[in-house]
Amino acid sequence: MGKTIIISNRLPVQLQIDQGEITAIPSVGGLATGMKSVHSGGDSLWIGWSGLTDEEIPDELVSKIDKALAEHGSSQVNLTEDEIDGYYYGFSNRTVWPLFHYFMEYTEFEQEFWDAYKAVNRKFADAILAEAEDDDTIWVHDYQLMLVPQMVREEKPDISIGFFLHIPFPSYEIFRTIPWREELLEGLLGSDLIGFHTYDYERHFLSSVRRLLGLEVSFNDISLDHRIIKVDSFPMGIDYKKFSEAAKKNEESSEKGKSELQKRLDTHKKADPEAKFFLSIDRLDYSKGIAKRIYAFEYFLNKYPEYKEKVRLIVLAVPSRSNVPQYQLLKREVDELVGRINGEFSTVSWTPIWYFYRSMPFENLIDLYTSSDIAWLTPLRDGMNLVAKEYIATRTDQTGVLILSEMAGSANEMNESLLINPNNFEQIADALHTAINMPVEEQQERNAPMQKRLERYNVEKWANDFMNSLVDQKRKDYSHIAR
Ligand code: GDG
Repeated sequence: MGKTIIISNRLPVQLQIDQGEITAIPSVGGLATGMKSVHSGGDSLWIGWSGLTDEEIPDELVSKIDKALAEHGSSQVNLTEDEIDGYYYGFSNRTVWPLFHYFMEYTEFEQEFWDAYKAVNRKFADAILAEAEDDDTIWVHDYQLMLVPQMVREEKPDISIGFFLHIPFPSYEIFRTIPWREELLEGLLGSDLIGFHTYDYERHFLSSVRRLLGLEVSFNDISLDHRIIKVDSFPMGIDYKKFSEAAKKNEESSEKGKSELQKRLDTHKKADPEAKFFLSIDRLDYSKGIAKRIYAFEYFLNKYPEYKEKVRLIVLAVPSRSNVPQYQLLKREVDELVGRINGEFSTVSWTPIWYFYRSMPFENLIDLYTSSDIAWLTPLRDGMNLVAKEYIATRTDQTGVLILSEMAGSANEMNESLLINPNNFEQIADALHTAINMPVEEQQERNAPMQKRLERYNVEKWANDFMNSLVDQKRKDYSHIAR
């Protein structure tokens, strides 16, 4: 068997340029961690964009960057500012992202975006083709690169290609509105295996393939030319050990070892042991339902006024895609909303919402997870939602309540949480009330099975399951299918 080539929009390393010297620092994100077992140095290569456009990289640094990346088994696809504007901020995040998350009103169908998407997908495919041998295995990630499988297949008909979509796949009724719908499906069908987080997304995809391309679909196999393409669901897990161990370490740390944030959280807990912290963590993205969640908090305070001065909502909104107009509008909306609600409800000793618009270091993320009585995650549509899984993994004594949107892929595996419809304020207010009053034993009864599941189906298992399924698919004998 040959080497493995992983392809994603961004590389799993961050570049730092300091006085002409380059360092590549490995990212700690879920995908990078999960792929560790697959991308274990030696015989694998990760191809992606470094995060710096051609205009930002001085010519004399190009070879230094390539060298720094090579040390981490990575190779970059160079992109210009215009390419990033059209392919990433344009087609990926103004067409595919809103449409796949059911925000039709934000979806833009621009020929220019589509042209840039095709051209950049071609660049990624060429970068793969420059490295790939016939017996290599290629794993393509996510919605920015849906045309890559077919582009590679055309040149290397027998190579093994897997594709995984990290976001939801929409229903046929929504998907068919895209002017380039057939091209997108054909792009994906260059793969041998196409993976989704849930069975629902898989079903939507199969239905689009059947109805738009008229292809024969049997169970979850698609026949195309002389090939069979397998479609399956692989719910992504987390690095369970990393989160549970960090939480343990946090609890055992001495007063001196605690972060400023942890000390502040502890002070508030001590002042009123009955008070509850609600936690909301997401990228600042309209699909995450952040503004609605804050409106629902206001609704809750009005419905259950006895909790005024007793509960606090911590909102961590991580800056994201701030070049896209809808994200700028959302930022303004959330800023104003938090300001209005705090202005209306605050007392001298109580601020109902603590709002952080930034990314926090991992240690602080753990502080927030371990100090929050209730994690409140209400995306309007979300491929998986790993934050929900991470919260449960950090609850070392198995206390804590997860209130989770039914619209998150993770809801399928987290049935013991309080599942809510993010549009139903009445239900949300009542879930918060239930969560506040839930006996410790019940919290533990609910969390224990979820922890067990998350520990077993961790991110490494996810990556291995996908790879094994891809290998199996390639091994099958299709000689009975006429060429
Ligand atoms: C896409 C899909 C799918 C968040 N704030 C901070 C921080 N984080 C980390 C969390 C978590 C990750 O970011 C967010 O993952 P999610 O899954 O919740 O959401 P997306 O970014 O939208 O990811 C999603 C995922 O892909 C995987 O397939 O689940 O549905 O949309 O790991 O811990 N990390 C640090 N500081 C922060 O402030 N260090």
